[in-house]
Amino acid sequence: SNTERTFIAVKPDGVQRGLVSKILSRFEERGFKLVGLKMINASQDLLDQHYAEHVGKPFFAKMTAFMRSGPIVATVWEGKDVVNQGRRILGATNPLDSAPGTIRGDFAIDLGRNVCHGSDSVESANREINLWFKKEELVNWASVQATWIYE
Ligand code: YYY
Ligand code: MG
Repeated sequence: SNTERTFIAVKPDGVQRGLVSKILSRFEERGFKLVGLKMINASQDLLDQHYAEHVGKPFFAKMTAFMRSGPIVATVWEGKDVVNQGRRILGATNPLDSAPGTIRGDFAIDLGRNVCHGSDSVESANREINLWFKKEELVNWASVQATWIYE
């Protein structure tokens, strides 16, 4: 449906490198609707929950330390197939495998500095949105572009 939502974050490396607007513009220009936006210093507790599937893996401590090394820009986007399309816009997890034209393929080299996060399924998206945002932080608004984006 056109109201599917996904969680997209600019990681601390993306913020430090001044890539926030470039990363978010990929979603904005595609036609997806921004419904949540904030800057946050993530706690270890939040990251333990966010990356619950990775707890105990060899890269977990280093990866979460990196995710705590600076502010993150957390966003929620809405639109048709936005979860799957969001992953395609980000590109493969390892930037060396990410196609040019994707965010990671254009702006990143190393796996642990891949500048952005995107939910990997509708279920993950709902879980992550509820984790990072309070209900009242999500904004329902009607875009005047809707009829020019959707047929
Ligand atoms: O969802 P996605 O971010 O594309 O990849 P995940 O497999 O969920 O891993 C989360 C995050 O962890 C990844 O973006 C980089 C980092 N990471 C790592 O530093 N080293 C690994 N061997 C695997 C993942
Ligand atoms: Mg993942």
